[in-house]
Amino acid sequence: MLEFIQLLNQRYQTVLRQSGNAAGKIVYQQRIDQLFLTEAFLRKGQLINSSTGQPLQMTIVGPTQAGKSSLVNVLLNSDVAGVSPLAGYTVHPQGFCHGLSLVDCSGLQHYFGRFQQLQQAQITRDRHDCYSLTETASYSTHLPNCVLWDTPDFDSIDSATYKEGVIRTMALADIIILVVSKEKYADQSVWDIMSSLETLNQPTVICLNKLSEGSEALLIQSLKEKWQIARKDKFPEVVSLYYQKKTGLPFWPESKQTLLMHLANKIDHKKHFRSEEDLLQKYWQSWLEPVFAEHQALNDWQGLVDESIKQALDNYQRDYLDHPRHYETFQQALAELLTLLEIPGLAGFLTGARKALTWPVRQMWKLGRKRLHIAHSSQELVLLNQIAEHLLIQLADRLLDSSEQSNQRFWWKEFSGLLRRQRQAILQDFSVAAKTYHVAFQQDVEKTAQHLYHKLQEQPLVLNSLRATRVTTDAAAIALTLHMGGIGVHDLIFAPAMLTVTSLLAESAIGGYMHKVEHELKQHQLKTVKQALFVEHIRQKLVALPDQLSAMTHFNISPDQLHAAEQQLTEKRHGLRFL
Ligand SMILES: Nc1nc2c(ncn2[C@@H]2O[C@H](COP(=O)(O)OP(=O)(O)OP(=O)(O)O)[C@@H](O)[C@H]2O)c(=O)[nH]1
Ligand SMILES: [Mg+2]
Repeated sequence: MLEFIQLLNQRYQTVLRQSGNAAGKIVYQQRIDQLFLTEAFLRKGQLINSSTGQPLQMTIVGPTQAGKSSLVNVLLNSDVAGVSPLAGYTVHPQGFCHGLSLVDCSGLQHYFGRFQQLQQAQITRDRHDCYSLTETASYSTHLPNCVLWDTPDFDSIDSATYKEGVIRTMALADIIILVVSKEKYADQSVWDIMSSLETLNQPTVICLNKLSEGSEALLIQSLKEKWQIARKDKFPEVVSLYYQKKTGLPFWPESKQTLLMHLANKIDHKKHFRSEEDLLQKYWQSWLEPVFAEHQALNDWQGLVDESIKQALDNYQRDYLDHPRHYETFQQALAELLTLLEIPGLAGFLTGARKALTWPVRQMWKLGRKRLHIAHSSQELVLLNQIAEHLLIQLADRLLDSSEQSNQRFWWKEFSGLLRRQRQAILQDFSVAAKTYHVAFQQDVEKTAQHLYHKLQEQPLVLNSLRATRVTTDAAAIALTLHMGGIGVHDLIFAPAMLTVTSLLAESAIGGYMHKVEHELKQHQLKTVKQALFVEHIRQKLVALPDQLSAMTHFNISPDQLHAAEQQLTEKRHGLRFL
């Protein structure tokens, strides 16, 4: 699941960089933040699982200049955190080990992933993918043993550049300490952050800083209202911090001396995994919305392809197989049959032809080039190529329609361009495949001729009367001419002698059988054309086209990848550990 969240996050970031839509950009940025938070929270789960004695993590968050770093110093009873009147002063997560050594915190480097752990003195403002961890010598009565985190703000102008560090440190927290000043507590950014943390279910304390005498009760009431708008869980404890002139720091009240210890004792890490689940469930649908939309577009595309192929096959059937003047395959079978009949009187023709055509032509025939010649003159091939071209033109039109109507306009538009660029190559490939099919199908034609011949042998009467007919001799001569490349298939169909022989056969005792064989040949031909040409070439190529869509503008997460991730989600719901 962690890998999937990371993948999704990367895809969002890539697509966001290319996106020109301002409103969409805001939504995508929000999702990226949610994904960072979730990724970090899942890593926190790994940290909890990795060893039993994970140190407690407390994270101080708040808007700029609220006094976060000052509060760190107060709580640690030291001056380790840098304080400044400059907005956006702290720009790195800075952890301070209270009552702990760095060795106790060795799991944190793995938790922070690509963020590098540096010493506090090493961190510089021009690099944000790092955090510091510092052992503190001081002892504080306010704190249990823990890592106390000072974080950057999330509301200053530059905060977007270091927000990831804030998110990672918030997700790490066992306890969140929100610091707000009376000037900043009402800012939307504060409550957006608090709302985003709700599902993480972390015990929270609100510190109301920079208070002036008499304003406390009113501010707390207002805080409570804000909280209740942002979150459904219980309004947390508020610590009012008054300024201490002597130290220049806020003052942690005596009455709250044990508050943090008390909260720390109630931490139950088992609850973490339930919150992970809730977090994933909460955002899953919205995160995957563009992925679902791409899959929908893919489905629609496949539907369009299948529809067009069906239409193309209907056309093939209508304009070829069932067309009285175009259908030539069975005529070829009859021509084959005529060459098998050993017709008297044909010898003269053959001798003449042999002499005239000489050795290379006969050789060609032997080598099966006959089949190629037949393919060259085939009406079927011309028609198949036309049907394929028509199919792609129709699909291009449908794509344009979809790019105007669909809410995945961008997808369809880009896809339309892709199809336009690939069209010639697909047609070229189809044309080669069609020829291969046609040549290979001659075998079936020859087989059909053999079947008919065997049937005729069972009917010596018909066979002999055929052999005795003058017209059969003429027809056989024409058939041989076809085989030798002398005429095209189409000429054969319309040769009067061929037509006469065909009707002779149709009216003979094998007429019924001949129709049956013709019907079977057609069925087999339709099936072969469908599979060998339209499914294995056109469909496969068209359905695979979306893989070539730019990875810069599309999520390109396959339905299988998504399915595997959703499987993990459900498994998890049933209590199986997947991390
Ligand atoms: N008057 C008054 N000033 C305070 C108080 N707490 C902090 N300050 C001052 O407010 C300024 C900001 O304090 P920081 O602790 O650096 O605030 P921060 O939230 O860490 O700010 P960033 O790191 O910029 O996000 C400093 O000049 C502090 O001296 C307070 O309780 N009262
Ligand atoms: Mg600070």
